[in-house]
Amino acid sequence: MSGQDSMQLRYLAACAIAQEAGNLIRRRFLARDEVLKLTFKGPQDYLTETDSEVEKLIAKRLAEAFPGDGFFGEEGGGAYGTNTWIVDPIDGTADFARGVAHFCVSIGFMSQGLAQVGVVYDPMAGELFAAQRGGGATLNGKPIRVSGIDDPAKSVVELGWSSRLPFEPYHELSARIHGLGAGVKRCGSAALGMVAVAAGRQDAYVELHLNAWDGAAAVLIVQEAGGWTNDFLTPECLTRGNPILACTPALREVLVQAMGI
Ligand code: 2AM
Ligand code: CA
Repeated sequence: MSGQDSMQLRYLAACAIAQEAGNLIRRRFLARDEVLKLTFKGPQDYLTETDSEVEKLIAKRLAEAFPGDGFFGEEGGGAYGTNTWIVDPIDGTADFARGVAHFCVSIGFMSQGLAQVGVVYDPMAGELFAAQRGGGATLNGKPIRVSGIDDPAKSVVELGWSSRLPFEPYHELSARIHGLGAGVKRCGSAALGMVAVAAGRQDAYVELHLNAWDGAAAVLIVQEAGGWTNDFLTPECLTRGNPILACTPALREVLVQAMGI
């Protein structure tokens, strides 16, 4: 089989597995207790039983289909090799745990240091965002494109937050982006924030620290939709994360400056 054929197989498998996993998340979300039992990995860092249940399902399906590939998941960790799947079973766990329907499954595939396949599935909206390197980006099979917005004062910028960094740099970056005249918002899923950029629903996703599993699939989707991202998936990203900027090409310069990256 050619390299291209095997990548196409991975792309199709990732789409199918993301939807199967998403449907499980959806069932668990709809069947959740009225009285929420909240558990945490740390301050502001939620954990649910569904995260590990879904990650195990995805790992099993990928191992069955591609036994030679490596696997790294947010919950169970893993190892990176030449060919590695990078998986976030639920991106937006805080919202999932609090009963807010804004979360997704994220499945990325990297080969020789490059993102090759990226799939993000929002099970509550029934939206499948997908990309294969060089093949464009799609939403439910239809091509998507970043917006043409080039004026920060007309832009919508999502500024991601987590408790992983101190508040001060977030606060300062927020002030700089507000100062550009952007409409600044924050939701709870970096992957959904980035694919929203790919689909032209907002013009940038910015965050000072993001883990590899949150962004591995979505960076490729943004790039294949004609957007720009910083070099997020560096070797260091896999172990400690990186800043992320995903935006329309026209906003790149001003936002790179605002972020200082
Ligand atoms: P998670 O749902 O996979 O944990 C954005 O910085 C990322 O941080 C999100 O994609 C989310 O990924 C994670 N995160 C962890 N706790 C969060 C919180 N309380 N609010 C928003 N994002 C949070
Ligand atoms: Ca997660």
